[in-house]
Amino acid sequence: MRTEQPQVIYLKDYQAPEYLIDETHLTFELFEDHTLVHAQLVMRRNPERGAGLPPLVLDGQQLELQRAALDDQELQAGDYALDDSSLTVHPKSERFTLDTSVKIHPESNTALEGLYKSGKMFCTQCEAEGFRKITYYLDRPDVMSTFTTTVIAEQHRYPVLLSNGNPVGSGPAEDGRHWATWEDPFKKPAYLFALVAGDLWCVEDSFTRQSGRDVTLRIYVEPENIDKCDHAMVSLKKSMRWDEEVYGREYDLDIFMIVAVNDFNMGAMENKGLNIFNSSCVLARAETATDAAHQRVEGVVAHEYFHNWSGNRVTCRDWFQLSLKEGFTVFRDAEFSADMNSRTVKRIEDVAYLRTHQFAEDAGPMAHPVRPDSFIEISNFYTLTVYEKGAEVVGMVRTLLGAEGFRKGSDLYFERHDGQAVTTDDFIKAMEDANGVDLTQFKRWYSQAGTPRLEVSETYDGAAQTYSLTFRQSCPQTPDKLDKLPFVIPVALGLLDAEGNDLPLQLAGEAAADVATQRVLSVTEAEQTFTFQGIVAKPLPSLLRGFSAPVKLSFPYDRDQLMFLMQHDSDGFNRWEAGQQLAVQVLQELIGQHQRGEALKLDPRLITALGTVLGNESLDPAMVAEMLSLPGEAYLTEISQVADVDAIHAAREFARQQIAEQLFDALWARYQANRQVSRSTAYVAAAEHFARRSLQNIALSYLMLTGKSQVLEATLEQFEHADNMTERLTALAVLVNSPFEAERAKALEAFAEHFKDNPLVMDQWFSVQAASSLPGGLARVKALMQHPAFTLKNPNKVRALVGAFAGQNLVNFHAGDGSGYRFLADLVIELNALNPQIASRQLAPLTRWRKYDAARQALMKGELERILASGALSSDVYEVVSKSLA
Ligand code: B3K
Ligand code: ZN
Repeated sequence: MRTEQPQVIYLKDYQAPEYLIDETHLTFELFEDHTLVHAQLVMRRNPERGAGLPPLVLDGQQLELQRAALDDQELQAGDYALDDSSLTVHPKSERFTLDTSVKIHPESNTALEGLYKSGKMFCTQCEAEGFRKITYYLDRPDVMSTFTTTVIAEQHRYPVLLSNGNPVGSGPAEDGRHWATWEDPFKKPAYLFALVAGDLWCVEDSFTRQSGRDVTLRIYVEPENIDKCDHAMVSLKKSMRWDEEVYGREYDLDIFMIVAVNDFNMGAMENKGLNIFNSSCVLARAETATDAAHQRVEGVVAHEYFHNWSGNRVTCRDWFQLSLKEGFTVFRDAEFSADMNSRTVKRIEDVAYLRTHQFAEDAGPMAHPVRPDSFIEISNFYTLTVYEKGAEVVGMVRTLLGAEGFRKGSDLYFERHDGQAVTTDDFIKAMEDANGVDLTQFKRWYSQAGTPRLEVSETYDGAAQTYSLTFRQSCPQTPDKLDKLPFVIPVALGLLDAEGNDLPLQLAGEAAADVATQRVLSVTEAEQTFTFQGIVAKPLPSLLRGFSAPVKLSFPYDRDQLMFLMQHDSDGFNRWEAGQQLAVQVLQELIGQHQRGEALKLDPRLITALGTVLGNESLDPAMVAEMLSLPGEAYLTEISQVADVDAIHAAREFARQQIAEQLFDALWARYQANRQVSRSTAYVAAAEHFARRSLQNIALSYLMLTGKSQVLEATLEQFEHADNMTERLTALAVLVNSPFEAERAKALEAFAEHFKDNPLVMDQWFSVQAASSLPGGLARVKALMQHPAFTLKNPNKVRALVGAFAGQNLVNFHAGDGSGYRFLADLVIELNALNPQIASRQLAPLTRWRKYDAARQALMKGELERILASGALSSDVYEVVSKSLA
């Protein structure tokens, strides 16, 4: 907990380290009531920092120092200084060896950072600054060292002892103990260190590299999960092949291991050669994991594997550069998933997520640039902005340079910086040098926060046969900076003729030869006009195809034009986007009616448009499902000036009800046809099957809104007979949100009874109930917190129940009496003491108080103030609360 004034760390204060660590030799003695860590650091003065031998200040927190020696000379009390966060010693020569022994308490570590216990196993999480809770060290990413790690533990309880690199020896020790030594020859920062000890089983496979050498692949899990590893293993092999083919990157060690743990603060961690994963991102099989879970496993396995190059071989100089590895790696995993499944559907999902959540972050009190300028607690900066917007920025580089130019740039980047700790500027420099371009202005995407707006207007000159588009960009103020300079915004576009065909695009002044029908305009000025020639009739523009830049684009389309684009745009993403814009217009109209107390009246064009989509049997069913999904309540909140939670919910539910009733026959037909295929085919985790089930399941959720008995029967049939979790869980969710109380209760009970021993499935059971918008949500959540399967100590449980309630159940969370806010604040105060990172994450919904009406604002603010006054806050919670009140 914070004892003094929190320190703000600034990028501008960066200085290279005074000392370097060439070799790190660690020995861990694991016991049930403590652990001893012996470290030998082979160090030298950093030549970059000049002559002289300043004091050596090592990071260390919650460590009990037992001994320290410099070049084998035991240090006496007066030879060193200790405080809460550091150990200072005084080197006598340029090269020296420092030995320390410390005692730590992983068995009582509830923050899940450093060395801790998840159930019966020991594991670690060091990124960003957890290694300092293991031993005294220069815990910063620009200090890179080789590591040798010996783990000694009781043989019976911990038969498996793992660390980074290659295994080099093992054997018995005294008192029923045993040891194993691992050697990692690649220099790495301490945040990539990992250790695991437990009673684990593994599945093993191997992968033959392009260069011919074999790598051993192992996934370690607790014995009961050994039947749930195949999907992750297949995903790993696909990732390894893909990175060779698409980026020319081979794996470097002889072995690659993944360990699944139940208690983990985030999804997974890319420790060198020993990835540690939240079990939710490893375990998957038909009966227990949904299609979404299967896709998440594939994506996260790929993401962590890709970090071996984008993050580990080339790492970050300091934590302000986090997006160097995270933005780039998210971009890489998204491309991988797009190649493995449907590219358009993947893009739609990512953009919907970005616009709902990252745009909200970028407009809120925690807004920060992709490369932040300052922070109090780095754990708070593993954000949607650093990850998702960071990935968009890398994607724009590729859009501007083309696929080939981008590959030249990434080759140069990896070759030039292998083994180094670098910056986002270095990344862009490699892209510039490989392509002979200047990206100076482009780099504003890294330094300016906020989502740019791009307003587009058109003029058509029939006589001259020219069509002009004028772009006006602006960027709202954010807490960090007021005035923004223009961005480089790549706008991919096409122009449609009256039949919906793409027109050749010839800009004024260009020769006519070889004119493309889609091109990328680079908007670089605050206001800029592009004129196309040879346009014989006024066209309809299709703008920002594939969402080529993370901006809020507006163009005055009318609803008929949007319906036309929905059917004819050659860009699949923009067909979906046109449908979303149409739905937004219609829903906003309903919201207005609700606010004025008028009867709600749905524009029939939305029904017509969705009916056409539903009847199109040649369209990918996953696209049909995406197009049938109305913009979510959170997105409608994000685009409102003042979000009216109740009106948004009422309007959206009314529209869903109308769709269900008016398109009943078409929905029923498609549900039946797809359920029939599901019934007669074994489960396959592949794109076309995901697609079929997604359409089947969205159809079912609409159908249930009619409350017809034939739908209830179908739902119960699917719930009882489905051979996979995707269909079973959807049926359960449909029942949970239905008016059929008896069936709902029975289904919930049967499900819990059947899956009570599977914590990941129970997470789904909690979530489905926490997200239900039926009245009484808070009482339900409070009751569920008393369920034996729930515990605040497990982050997955907190996310499943509290996260789902505050993040997805907006009408209940924002109840006018403030009960939802009070509940969340109480929880954050409790979690703050247990696990600051999780506490700070769960806070996010309260920080958005400025979005709501005056009464709710006051209630939300009041709760933030109560948290602030509640006593000793972690730096994590303190930073978020104080910034959102500022
Ligand atoms: N690099 C880790 C995130 C660590 C978060 C630390 N608070 C997982 C990932 O992005 O791959
Ligand atoms: Zn990552």
